[in-house]
Amino acid sequence: MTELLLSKGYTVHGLVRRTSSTVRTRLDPLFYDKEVYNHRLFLHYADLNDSTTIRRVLAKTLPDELYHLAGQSHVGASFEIPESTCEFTAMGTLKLLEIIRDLEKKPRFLHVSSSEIFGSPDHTPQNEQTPMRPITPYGVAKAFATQMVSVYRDSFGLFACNAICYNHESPRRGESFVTRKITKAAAAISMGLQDKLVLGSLDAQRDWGYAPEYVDAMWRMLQQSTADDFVVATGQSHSIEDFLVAAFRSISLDWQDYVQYDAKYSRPAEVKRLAGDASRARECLNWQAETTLPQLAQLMVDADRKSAERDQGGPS
Ligand code: G4F
Repeated sequence: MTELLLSKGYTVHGLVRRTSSTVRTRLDPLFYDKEVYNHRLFLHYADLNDSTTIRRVLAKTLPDELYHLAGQSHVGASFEIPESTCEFTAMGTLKLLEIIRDLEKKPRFLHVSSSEIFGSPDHTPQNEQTPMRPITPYGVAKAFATQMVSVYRDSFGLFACNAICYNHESPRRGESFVTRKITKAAAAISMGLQDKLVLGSLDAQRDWGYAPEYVDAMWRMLQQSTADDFVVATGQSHSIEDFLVAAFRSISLDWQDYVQYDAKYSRPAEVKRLAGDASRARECLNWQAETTLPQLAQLMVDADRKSAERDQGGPS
């Protein structure tokens, strides 16, 4: 998102959490670019449960647009830490809306919602009219946040939108999410650095797209004349097995020789099948997903191989 905004000439103010480590690998290329960091990109310490600081940063920087992608986003972990998941993902969004409501100059607001709000839908594909039926703590938190955005839009006139995003992946995906876990393992296996990959249930089906395309949809939503919600998805549902096949095919190996099951990665409740109907995004935003599942798997495996080679001191 930051890279897209900078490429369009924006000045970007990012909120980062304070930790004892200053390592932020995903921001490194921008952080070490002397023409960018502290010139067009500024970072501020803040946390979603620290309203005073966020209020201060927004009052000082007076943004035109505010993109809210923060929160505890791991569905499996939300069963272990439901309170903090709801504190950040649900209440954190409400706190942001409250702060914006009080600002004299109100920024346009984009909340990145999730297909998890649909939980176990009674039809596929889902669209903006599909009822929310979340079945995970994370899904419930996102449903609360999504509905609050719509309440603040209708009741207080905020230019506030929900991008109802289906799974969006890239080489920057966190390593505990299934796609990245697979591509990182496939890369390591192909280089003789790992000999097995342990996963949970392979039955679920997801609508996997390429993250850089999804941030473009988010940006387009805030350039419209009226605020609205949009499903952002490819429309194609694939099983985890399909992703395994694509990732291992790209290194000419058979996934079945390496994958093992461990119940510890299974969840108390599982969203079985999701696919999004992004027709409205196509009509109103002139947006549609382009990258196919095999292309996505290939580009992630390639990136993980390059990274492993760098770690081994080989070619970059
Ligand atoms: O990669 P996942 O953890 O993604 P999930 O649960 O679909 O959530 C992601 O997409 C949502 C959009 O719909 C976001 F809102 C959310 O924040 C996140 O980005 O798991 C995908 C599937 C699940 O069915 C899971 O049970 O893979 C299954 N799975 C099987 N083995 C595994 C594993 N998931 C993980 N994380 N790790 C495993 O070892």
